[in-house]
Amino acid sequence: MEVKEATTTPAGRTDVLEKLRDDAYKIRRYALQMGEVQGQGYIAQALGYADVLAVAYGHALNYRADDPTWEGRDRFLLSHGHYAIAHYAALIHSGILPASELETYGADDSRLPMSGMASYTPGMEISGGSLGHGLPIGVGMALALRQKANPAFVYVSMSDGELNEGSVWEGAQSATHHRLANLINLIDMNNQQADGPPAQILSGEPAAKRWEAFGWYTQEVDGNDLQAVYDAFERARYHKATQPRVIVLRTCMGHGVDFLEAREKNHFLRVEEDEWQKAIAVLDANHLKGEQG
Ligand SMILES: Cc1ncc(C[n+]2csc(CCOP(=O)(O)OP(=O)(O)O)c2C)c(N)n1
Ligand SMILES: [Mg+2]
Repeated sequence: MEVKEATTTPAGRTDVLEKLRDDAYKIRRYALQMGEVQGQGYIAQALGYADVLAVAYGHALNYRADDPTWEGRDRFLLSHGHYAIAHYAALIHSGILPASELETYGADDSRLPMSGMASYTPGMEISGGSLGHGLPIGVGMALALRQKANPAFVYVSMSDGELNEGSVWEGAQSATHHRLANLINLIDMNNQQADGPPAQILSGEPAAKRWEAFGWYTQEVDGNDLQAVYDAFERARYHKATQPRVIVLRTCMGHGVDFLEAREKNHFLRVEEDEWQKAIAVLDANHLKGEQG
């Protein structure tokens, strides 16, 4: 596999949004490069969620790339462990993981296994795989941080399929009961579960109304609109009331690579060998044109 450098940011674009657009592009690109190593994977999710990860790692989170266990860091809990490829891409882009390890994705003894594992990977706070546990763990972490007077935030990242899990709703009511203002839950509403759209499996709608009813400060935004995502992250962090915060993010699977976006069975994508470089070329071209991706 050829690992070429990403296209540089078009000259003269210095504002925050342009920087985040560049972050999102590079996260998508690293994810595609890892996908090529295995020939398959949760690529449509990574492309769809890259804008959210760009705002998280490119703007919102406090962390030290050279000290991933720094006590003052904001915790980012990847509850949907199968999104690890997306998270690794963000960790590589933010300097927490070296880009040279990208080639090891999914291999035996790699620090980048297919599902997120806290014991393997710097920057991976929890082990995923069994869905529905990130929020309850995040509640415990947020309580502990508050107890220790540590001002760090806990960001939980979860998928719409996880809304099917009872443990999520136990966590949701515990968070309001304990008034956890240092807890921000991010939900990737990509309208997909393993076997199809939630409306045909077990719907989590109307999502925003449900979270609001549970007492959360709730926002719902287009998760591929960087400005909207940025604003929502800011409001979530600086909201004054002592209540937990949730952002319902409507994303489009495969975003930034139109021919992957159009695939129907996109929970686990199998991509032809020659299509990976084609996908990277589409992404590069869109980026140079100044479009999303
Ligand atoms: C507790 C649990 N139940 C079932 C699974 C099997 N599983 C793996 S991914 C997945 C889909 C969950 O929905 P979502 O994360 O929204 O899917 P995506 O958006 O990635 O297509 C399921 C059911 C699991 N990992 N854990
Ligand atoms: Mg989903």
